[in-house]
Amino acid sequence: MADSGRVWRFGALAGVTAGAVAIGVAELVAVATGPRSAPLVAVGGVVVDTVPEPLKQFAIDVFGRYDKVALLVGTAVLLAAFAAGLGVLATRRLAPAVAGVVAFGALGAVAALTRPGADALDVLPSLTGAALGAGVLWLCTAGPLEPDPWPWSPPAPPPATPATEPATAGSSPAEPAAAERVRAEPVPAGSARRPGGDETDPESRRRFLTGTGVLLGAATVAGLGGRWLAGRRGVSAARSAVALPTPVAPAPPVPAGADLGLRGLAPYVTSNAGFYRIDTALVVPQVDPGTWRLRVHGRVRNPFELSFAELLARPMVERYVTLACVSNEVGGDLVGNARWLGVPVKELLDEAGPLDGADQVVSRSVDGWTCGTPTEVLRDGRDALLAVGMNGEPLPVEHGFPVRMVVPGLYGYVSACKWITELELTSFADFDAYWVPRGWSARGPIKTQSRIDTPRPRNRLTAGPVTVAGVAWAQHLGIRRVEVRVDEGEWQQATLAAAVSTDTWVQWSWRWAATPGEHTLQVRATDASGATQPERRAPVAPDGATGWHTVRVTVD
Ligand SMILES: Nc1nc2c(c(=O)[nH]1)N[C@H]1C(S)=C(S)[C@@H](COP(=O)(O)O)O[C@H]1N2
Ligand SMILES: [Mo]
Repeated sequence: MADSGRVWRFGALAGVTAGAVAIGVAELVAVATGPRSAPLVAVGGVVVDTVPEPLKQFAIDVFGRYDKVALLVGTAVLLAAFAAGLGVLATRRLAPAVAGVVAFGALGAVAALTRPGADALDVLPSLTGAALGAGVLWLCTAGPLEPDPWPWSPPAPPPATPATEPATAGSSPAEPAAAERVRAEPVPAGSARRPGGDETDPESRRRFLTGTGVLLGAATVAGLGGRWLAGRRGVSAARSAVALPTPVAPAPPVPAGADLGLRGLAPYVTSNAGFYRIDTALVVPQVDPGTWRLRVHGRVRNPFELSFAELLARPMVERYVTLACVSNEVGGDLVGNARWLGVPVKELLDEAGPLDGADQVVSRSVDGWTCGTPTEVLRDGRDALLAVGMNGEPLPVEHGFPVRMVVPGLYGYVSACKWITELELTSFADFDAYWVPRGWSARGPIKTQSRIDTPRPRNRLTAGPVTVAGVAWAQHLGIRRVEVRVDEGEWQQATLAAAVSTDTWVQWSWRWAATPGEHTLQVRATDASGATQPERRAPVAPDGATGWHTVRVTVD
């Protein structure tokens, strides 16, 4: 039927407008209640925390570092589709459509309430948004902006039939077409009130389109304005104001030759901008160093708290440490090496005095994320730091400003808590940190790995000498040997570059006399314990990938 397309479009437009107003208003209210109480972020956060692991891994594989953007955009698209549906429904029956909007508001409110650290006020963005969204839905489908008549309304009855008795119109023998139409499409109870024709009155259509246009514009302004205002509440100014103390124990200088400076090879020190970022935070926590506190508590003799100023006043050490993510695939780039400035965790633990059996230190972030580290690892003398500086700067906000933990030799998910605010001594038997119930191992020592950075997979090379190079890491143990082989031939020993310590990765290189044809390059490392990387491929879950990085190239 010619008009049904239009009524769908009008209804969908009304619904999307109502949805946009709801979200825009919610973003604006969230300026006051905090970005994590905004419905998209709150619902997205629940999704991140509850979505089954394979699906999350799939999202990370497909969208990579844009997985969070993809989630928010996906949520917004789904929401728009539902809103359009509610709009179409509203043109026929307003009450259930309004109920639908209210249900969405309730969903957002409940999601916001269940977020770590939430308080009762966090329901406000979703509820206010839903209330205004419902109002807009009414305005556009039954109120002053309603197109008159809705395009499906029965045509104007002949003058003989009073318009006030539409129920009889369809049965009038004079109007067989109208009768069919009424049967073919359910007519909203309200619409029959108005004597209608095939065409919506142009005046009212213009009013409807202008009205929804203005409302959509206002919603966009509210949403973007809200985000902008929230951004101004960020801590970048506070971060710039931090003056990092001079370390009592500076990092050893990077030895000459640690960085081979080859094109395509990861630099020995990763820049802050180039450092991988992994976390569950949909909005980066903005932690004011002025109010930041660290609680050291749990099974300890002497629980205590520290302010940021008190932390900065302590003797600081500076160390190069290579961080790695357990989700790093063989050959992947979720690994980086930086110079960290911080307070040894051991000193804080010694002051607190762990009680017998407190074999796990649970670090808790302001956003509720937790990780569990063996107490013994934190006290065994390695440079486990509560870091405030990264490569000579205050921690970047997305890398944990103002304070995070860094532990040489352990994957980030069991050690590298960003935006840290608590160290709780407990036991592995008593507490599972964030990733453990989600299928990851409670203990996460980094597995020895090596990677070919150059040549890249499927590179076309020219026959002759080719430098094959990459990085290898076995944090806190050290790399003893790196070997390369071509087409499953003999393993050839690569040259290891210098490194600051065993806590960092090391660059390696090997000269290859490349011959024309298709070739497969493989690398494997042996750590200082004498253990060589196994060939067997293991997936990243539950405790880190294994296998040899393999690169195929063509030589002309
Ligand atoms: N608060 C918080 N800290 C966190 C995480 C997180 O999700 N939330 N992820 C951890 C993981 S899995 C890794 S690999 C490292 C990554 O640190 P980066 O983002 O600074 O590279 O942070 C760790 N610290
Ligand atoms: Mo990670």
